[in-house]
Amino acid sequence: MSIKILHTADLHLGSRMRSLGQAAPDFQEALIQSFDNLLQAAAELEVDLFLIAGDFLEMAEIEDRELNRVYDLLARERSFPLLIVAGNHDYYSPASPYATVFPEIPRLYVYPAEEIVRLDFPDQDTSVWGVSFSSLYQEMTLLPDVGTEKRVLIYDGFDFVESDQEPDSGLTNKIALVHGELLAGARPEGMYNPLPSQMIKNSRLDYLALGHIHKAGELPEDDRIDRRSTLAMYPGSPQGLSFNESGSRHALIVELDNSELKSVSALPSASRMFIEIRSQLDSSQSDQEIIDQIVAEVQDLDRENYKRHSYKIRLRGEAPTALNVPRLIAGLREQIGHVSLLDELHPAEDVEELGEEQTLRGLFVRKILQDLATVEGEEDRDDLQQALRLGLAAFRGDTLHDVY
Ligand SMILES: [Mn+2]
Repeated sequence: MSIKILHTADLHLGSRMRSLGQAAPDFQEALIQSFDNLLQAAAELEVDLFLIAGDFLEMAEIEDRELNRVYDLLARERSFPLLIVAGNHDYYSPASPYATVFPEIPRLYVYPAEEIVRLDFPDQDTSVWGVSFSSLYQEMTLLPDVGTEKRVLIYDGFDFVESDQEPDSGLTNKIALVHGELLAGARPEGMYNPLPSQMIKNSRLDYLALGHIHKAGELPEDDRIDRRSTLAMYPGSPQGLSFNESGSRHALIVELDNSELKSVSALPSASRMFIEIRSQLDSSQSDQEIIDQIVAEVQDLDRENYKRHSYKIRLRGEAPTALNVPRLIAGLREQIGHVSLLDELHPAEDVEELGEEQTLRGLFVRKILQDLATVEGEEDRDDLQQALRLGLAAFRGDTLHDVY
């Protein structure tokens, strides 16, 4: 018998993302939206089960009203059961909403910490093992040892009810849900639930639904799936939290049939994206030409939703005279929304050569080049680059009005 699951993890709902500055509220909302989108997609795809493999909530930062909103989304009418294990950012404790208010929600189960629980879904011939983090660190492996579980619950179409099933009476399709770090080899050493690949191989599981690593694992080609062994997958975060999680994101749709993996596919999930691009300029371009060029580049990436994303644009090539970067940013914000520019332009002149001159200009260039060699922050580097170009323009006798 077959089952279709949606597997996601690391949503970090409630994260404040302070480093995003003025883009933060839009991206806080995007976290919630991406989860709502996944719930709706799960209904459309008629999945049998929705799995969340930890770090669902950013527990230290989520505000009460936001938590209520998440509760409302979870409590909304849906046909499929939703299973959650807690990770290091939302570990399970008696005071956690996972233990206090979430148990009221129908068709929702949060696995407790400290003991492995098996949930049976007789209609899909599937058992799902899981256990939550009980604290920030979890140095003992939480990989379920199939057949040793003390607690078994059966899903009756609405609720999860205690059962006196034997530990080794698991159903045909075997899935486990945990948050943790996948390790090569056999040694379970790590701070965040170490999961050695050797143990996974011997686990008798068909699918291991993982969370913790925000970069998605590579999807196996349909004809490359080893259907006899355990497939362990990280779906990655469904909505990026910073430029470290750029580009499109996805959840996984996994189909199992009689203990064999039928397919694993990606379900796009990001409500807003972080996008990094390089824009090649030349010194003859006017401000309007630069703006038009960048807007066109961004539209090419996502014609419909390009205004929703956040862009980091690296300006490359030869700098137009007296280019005013802050003014350029303002122009781009009007047209494409959240933008930051990294000024990596080089001046039209050969600065190394100028730096050898025994003139005031040579001294100026040498000083800036020295500072550029030791500067650390990106912003300071941009400022120095621009100072170099403006200084050279001034030495040429250009008028520098409209600059700062
Ligand atoms: Mn984590």
